[in-house]
Amino acid sequence: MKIHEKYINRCIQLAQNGLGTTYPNPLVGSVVVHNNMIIGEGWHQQAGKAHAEVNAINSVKNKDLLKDATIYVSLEPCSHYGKTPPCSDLIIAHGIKKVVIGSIDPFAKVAGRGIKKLMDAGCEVRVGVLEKQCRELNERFFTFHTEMRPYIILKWAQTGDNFIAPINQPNARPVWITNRFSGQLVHKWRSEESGILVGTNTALKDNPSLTVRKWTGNHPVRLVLDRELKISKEFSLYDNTVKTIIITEKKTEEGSGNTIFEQIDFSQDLVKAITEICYKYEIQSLIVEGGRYTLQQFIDSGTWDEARIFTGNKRFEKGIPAPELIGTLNKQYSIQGDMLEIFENSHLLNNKKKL
Ligand code: AOF
Ligand code: ZN
Repeated sequence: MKIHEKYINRCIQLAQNGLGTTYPNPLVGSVVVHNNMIIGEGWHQQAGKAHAEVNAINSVKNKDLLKDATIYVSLEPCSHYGKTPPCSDLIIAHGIKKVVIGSIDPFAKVAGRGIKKLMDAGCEVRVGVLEKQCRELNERFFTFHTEMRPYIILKWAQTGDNFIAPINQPNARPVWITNRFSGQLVHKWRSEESGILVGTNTALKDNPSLTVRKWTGNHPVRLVLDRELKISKEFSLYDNTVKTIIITEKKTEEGSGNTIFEQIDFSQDLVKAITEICYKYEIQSLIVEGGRYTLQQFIDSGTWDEARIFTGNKRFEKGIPAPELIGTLNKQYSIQGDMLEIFENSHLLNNKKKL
């Protein structure tokens, strides 16, 4: 591996230590190298706290070495005053003359300005080392800032004969395609995303809580489509325990506590309206948990990034057909009785994805 790649790779490893605590900020890692030796390391630990470069520079014991050192960082050093001062200024102030960057920062307040600042100050800057890996590290952050929409994960379970539900029979007992292991995995997935969406029918039929109970971590913001406000206030989605956005066409009700109403025109582009609401509330990623109509809206508009599909070995013979989509299959989740088999390596990916 080439020398720059080796150190940017180390930045990526360090960045991953911040997984789950940096939102809405990205994961960023940084190392300071002098004479082919790492003399400082750091990563961004939490939004509001020091950025990766600050931690890396602070960890260098002999600051005199900095003027002959190279700083590596997986994301362009920032140029703005946010919750913390600009990292590019700090690098310049310490007389570091060489900067190697994984990828530019798509955040509008930075977006190349950090690089420009460094170059204007006479630093030698190299950009784009392991760029793809650095973008993948923050695919939610990148999708949000470059496409102005959340990173979208579609999730459903289907039978061996490709149905997501049996024919609707009133008072029928729910039939489970999946088992308790997949249930737990879904809760882990919820804890990894900032928003979760269901359509009206799913909300009415399952009365879901959409919270993280079988895993640890944060609850995502709940979004529910309820064009005609059919879901009664007795339902779990109205329990006020988690921030919940009810997307409706009815004249917007006054929200209270954690419950917010957003009014949209359902006859217009629904996916666009949903993603705009996500952008407004800074929801960087969204897991769509059904039902078929809602999932299909995302599929038809090509607005999705990953699909995670559980396939059970039950057969319904007739019922509601599973959505169909074209993508690259990287991972399959298969339910075999009491077993959950996960075929390694990723999910069904949208081929149109730009990363
Ligand atoms: C860096 N190094 O480690 C991170 C950066 O509010 P602030 O001050 O924390 O700024 C947040 C923005 O800074 C965030 O949106 C992203 O553009 C950048 N994150 N930049 O130089 C870091 N985490
Ligand atoms: Zn910074």
